[in-house]
Amino acid sequence: MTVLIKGGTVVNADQSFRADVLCDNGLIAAVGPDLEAPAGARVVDAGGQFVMPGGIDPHTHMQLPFMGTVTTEDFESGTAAGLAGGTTMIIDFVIPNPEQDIMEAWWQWNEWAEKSVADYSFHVAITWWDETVREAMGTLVREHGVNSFKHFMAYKGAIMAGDEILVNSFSRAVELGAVVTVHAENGELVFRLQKQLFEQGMTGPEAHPLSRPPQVEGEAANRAIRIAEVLNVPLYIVHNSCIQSLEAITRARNEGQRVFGEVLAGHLLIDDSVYRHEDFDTAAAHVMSPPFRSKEHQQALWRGLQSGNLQTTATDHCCFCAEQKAMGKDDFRMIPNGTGGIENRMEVLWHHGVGTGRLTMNEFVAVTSTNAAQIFNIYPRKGCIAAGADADIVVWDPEASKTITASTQFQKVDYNIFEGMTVKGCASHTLSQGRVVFSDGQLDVQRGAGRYVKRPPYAAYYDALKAKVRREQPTPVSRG
Ligand code: URQ
Ligand code: ZN
Ligand code: ZN
Repeated sequence: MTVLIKGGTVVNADQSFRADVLCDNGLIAAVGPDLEAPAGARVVDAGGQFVMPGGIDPHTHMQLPFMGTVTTEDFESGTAAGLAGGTTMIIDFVIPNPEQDIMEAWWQWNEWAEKSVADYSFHVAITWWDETVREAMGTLVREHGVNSFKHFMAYKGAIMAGDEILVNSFSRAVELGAVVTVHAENGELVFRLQKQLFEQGMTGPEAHPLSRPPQVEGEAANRAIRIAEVLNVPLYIVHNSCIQSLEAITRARNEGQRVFGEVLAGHLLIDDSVYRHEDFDTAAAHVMSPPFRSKEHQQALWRGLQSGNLQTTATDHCCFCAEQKAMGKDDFRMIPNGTGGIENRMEVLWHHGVGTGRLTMNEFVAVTSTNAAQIFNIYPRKGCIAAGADADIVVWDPEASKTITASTQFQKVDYNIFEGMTVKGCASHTLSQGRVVFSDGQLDVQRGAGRYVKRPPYAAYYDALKAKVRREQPTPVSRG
């Protein structure tokens, strides 16, 4: 399959320039002006449009079993919905139950993901600890290309990792050259506040944000940062939603600690008034953790992206339909936590980021693709338009506008947190592995075409570098 993307302006994280892009055999074959289309090639007219690296969503949960049910979006429909919005790769999560064999969970998630229509990878959650977990982390890094391990500091009684697990797992990650990531909320405080609110008679979704105030997130973020500092491991904090966690990250980064921050498109644009909606279904549809916050937190999060203290954007795509959310009709603690967004992440960020002048186009590429590729060590295979990179590309029409609505979305869920939002700028064509999989508003995907993407540990480079240095060391002259 050969495709020539003609007449566009290439936008990478570092620069923008007029160039055609030739894709062949799944890779970018050439980038330059006035390229000729080989015989039989498909030509995509990108005149007046931007040619950008396909988005990477580093935080999704397709067909996740959670809180007594399973998300409605599976790996096939979820990766397809991503392609419709310009996202060409996801990093999902293998989440073993406590005491579950890690490798058993690993193979289960890999089996589920085989039907993906776009490339994918996995963070692996460490939800318990013993010697077998330690061993499995080594196997996953050495044999399966895992270089990031997740820790839920919330969800007491389920998948919560306390300090003992954090310290053991973080220490193991250092040995392996892996990054650790955390869901930073103090699960003990959440549990206590949930109980207090429910016993005071507040049973509806309006109690959800009250049970997880920003301080609960700020404490956990700072605790994870300090543990990572002592153990000298790179830390990535997912779905930062508030000033408190952003301040913790900013302080650490200002002191030179290797800490990265992710923000969800939802937390940048949706505020906590949704929980006070009189309609249960509407309020419950927005129940996710950390919760959507007040506008002052949103403004701080945008500043976090602009300042470089937050590096990536994601969606935490974790979809539950109204019937599932109704499991918490009489007790907000039972509402399955999660919202969608993989289809809309890039267009809402373009409209509210680039469209308002908050972000340049190059910064948009950085926070939707390149930074995630670099942090999780798959750059420049992913995250840039350059010869030799995977031909995962989005052709972006800055003049096209659309109104987001669940009624026409590809996402398999009955709600859209961006319902009714009109955006200007969206994907006109998406290429996955050099094949046009989205154009004219239609998907043309193939079940199972997605590939598992291995992500090398950082140790691999250090070891190679050390070996190289050793080789180049002058052999000491023997003194007789
Ligand atoms: O916590 C997460 O990231 C998963 C379980 C999705 N749900 C959520 O509310 N964020
Ligand atoms: Zn989370
Ligand atoms: Zn998540």
